[in-house]
Amino acid sequence: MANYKTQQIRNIVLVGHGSSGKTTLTEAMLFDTGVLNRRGRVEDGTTVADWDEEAIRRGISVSSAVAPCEWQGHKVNLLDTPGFIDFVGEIKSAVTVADAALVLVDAVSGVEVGTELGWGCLDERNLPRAILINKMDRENARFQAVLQGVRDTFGGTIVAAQLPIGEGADFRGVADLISMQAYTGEAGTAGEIPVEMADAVSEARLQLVEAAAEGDDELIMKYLDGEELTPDEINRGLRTGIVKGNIIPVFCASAANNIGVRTLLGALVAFMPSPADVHDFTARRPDDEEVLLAADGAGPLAVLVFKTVADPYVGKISYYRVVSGVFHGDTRVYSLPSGSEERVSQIFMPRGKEQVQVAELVAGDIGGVAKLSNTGTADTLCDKANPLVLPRPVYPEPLFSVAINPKTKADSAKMGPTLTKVVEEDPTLRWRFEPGTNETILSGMGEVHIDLAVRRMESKFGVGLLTAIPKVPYRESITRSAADYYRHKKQTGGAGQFGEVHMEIKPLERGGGFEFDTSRVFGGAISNSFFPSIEKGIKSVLDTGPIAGYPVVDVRCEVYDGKMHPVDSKDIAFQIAGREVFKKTFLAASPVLLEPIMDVRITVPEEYLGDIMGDLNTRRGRVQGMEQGKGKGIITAQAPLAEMQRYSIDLRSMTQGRGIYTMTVSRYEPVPSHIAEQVIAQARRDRTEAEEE
Ligand SMILES: Nc1nc2c(ncn2[C@@H]2O[C@H](COP(=O)(O)OP(=O)(O)OP(=O)(O)O)[C@@H](O)[C@H]2O)c(=O)[nH]1
Ligand SMILES: [Mg+2]
Repeated sequence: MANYKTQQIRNIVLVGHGSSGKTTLTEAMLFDTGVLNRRGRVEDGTTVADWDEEAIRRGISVSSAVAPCEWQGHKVNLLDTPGFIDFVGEIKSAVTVADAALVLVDAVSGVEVGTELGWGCLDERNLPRAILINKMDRENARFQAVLQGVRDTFGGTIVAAQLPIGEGADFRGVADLISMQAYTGEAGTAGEIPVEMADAVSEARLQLVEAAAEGDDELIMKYLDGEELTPDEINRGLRTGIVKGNIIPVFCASAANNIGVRTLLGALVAFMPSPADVHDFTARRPDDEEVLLAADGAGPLAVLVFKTVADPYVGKISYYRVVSGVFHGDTRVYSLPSGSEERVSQIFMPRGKEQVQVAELVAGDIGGVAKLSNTGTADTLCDKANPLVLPRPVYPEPLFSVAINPKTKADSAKMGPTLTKVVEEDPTLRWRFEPGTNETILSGMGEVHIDLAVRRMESKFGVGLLTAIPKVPYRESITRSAADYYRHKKQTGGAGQFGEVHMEIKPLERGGGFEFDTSRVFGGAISNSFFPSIEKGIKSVLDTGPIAGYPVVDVRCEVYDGKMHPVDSKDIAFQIAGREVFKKTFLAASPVLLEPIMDVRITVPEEYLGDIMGDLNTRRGRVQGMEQGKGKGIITAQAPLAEMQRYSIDLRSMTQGRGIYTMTVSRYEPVPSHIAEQVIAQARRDRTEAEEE
């Protein structure tokens, strides 16, 4: 591949609902530009972008893929993304390094959940974009209806730049409204627009020209004076409007039949911004000073890692965009925020799983490098003399969690390090140990996302894992004060033990944790030296509370009196007395079980609002607000985690996949008593079982 200047690069992210044809389009473009001499098929697992073994097995993209190609003297970096909602993290990462987007919409189904999801990610970065109505060859393909649908959903100046020639089985090419030429067949052979399309074409062209004129002061004057704009002027006006995000042009194609694809490539090159046109990144220096970085080879080096893939054989591969400066292979760079020096080996252009080695990459280009040791996704590589940190993309919080357990002893040892590796790959995946339930929890965006992570750990790293619904991390606390004493006395056998502790236990505000106080002890009733023993005794039971074995929170223990024995009082005696007086007073202080309450925000098409609210009721949910508009409803509610563990699965099935939600822990609240009884009984059964084993 030739060396391209920043101005000749186009970084285009493909987004759209699952199965809208992004991967198939990528394949067609690679074929048309001569990278491939044969088009692979998603169904056969032979495409460049869906090379991952899980993508092949499932027949859908599960991660983003970079696919560079050359067209008309330009380098087009295609960023294919998954449409399935669980992989939104992959979309976010790819959107971060793109300068423009192509949104694929199915010519039969029109706008779908995934279209809106992708569109939302583009809005977050204000990316310029075009729309492709794909699958024009399908029976019942309907360009105009789908065009109207996108306009209704997204608003703004959405204008057709082409009209399809034929629909369904008859689809054979596109009528270009700028050049007023027809381009038909796989080769995109230029010719006359069929006469029967004349009316439709002139009407659509009028809208396009008007939009183009509005983008440029000089053109609008000319247009309003009634003068014809030349094709060059229309091009100029359109490009300005598109780059600013004011105009969204609409194209049509059949990716599977490779019709309209060459014309589309030409349009992407002509109308979409180069890295130099848009996209200033605001970086920060370690002292927090902001620096605006343009895609300029003469600028300071700033490289943003947007994706990391852990491979058991090759090691780690990092994918990045050179935001500013020129990135050379075989150098040393500085990595932030870790603050470590990295040895950069050979750098390359990724093309699916293939690596095309290059000596350097200019500002705006996208590349890969293997074996960075201290650099993860969203980190910045720069010059040590000129440290810069690029902004990190904001990833959504995980929604779905499972408890994981190693299948065998051997798996057990490898589990932790492997989890750390896969989590490093994917910012929407997290793992932690939950001390309240003694479980290792893996969290992600949905069932499929988690399933994929678990399978990868098995196939790539040989770690077998079993998954289960996590236990709810309940907590224990009290609702009023209580005071009592405990005397520990053991005087049989050898040395005796004696300790007596009087203590009052008091509830603290939520989040108050644990407080221990001995200031009320008067006149040396207990020697100061035993205070730590008492505290230690109490702390020994805080992790496994007296009612059901869950961690104790928000209590204050005030020791106010006690007794000692001149010989038998010792550390262990006061530990035991402290522990026992704690249990006694805790149980007397109207103890309660607390459960996590979640803040939930659910977005669904209006027609599902009633069902969703009804369902929330059955989950002990409290609806707090509802907004409606544009055919959608947003419900804000609070509900206990215990009822929401499978919500990502249930919401999808209730809404045919059209509902989305976010969920975060709000606070802990007492469990209603009839439910608490069941939880406590279950906890006791579990404990007896564990003891019997
Ligand atoms: N008839 C028809 N089928 C198409 C066209 N483009 C893609 N397909 C088929 O639609 C299915 C999905 O295509 P993909 O390219 O995997 O779609 P995608 O957008 O990458 O899907 P995800 O990766 O799951 O988001 C495959 O069976 C393709 O063969 C098209 O233009 N016409
Ligand atoms: Mg795909």
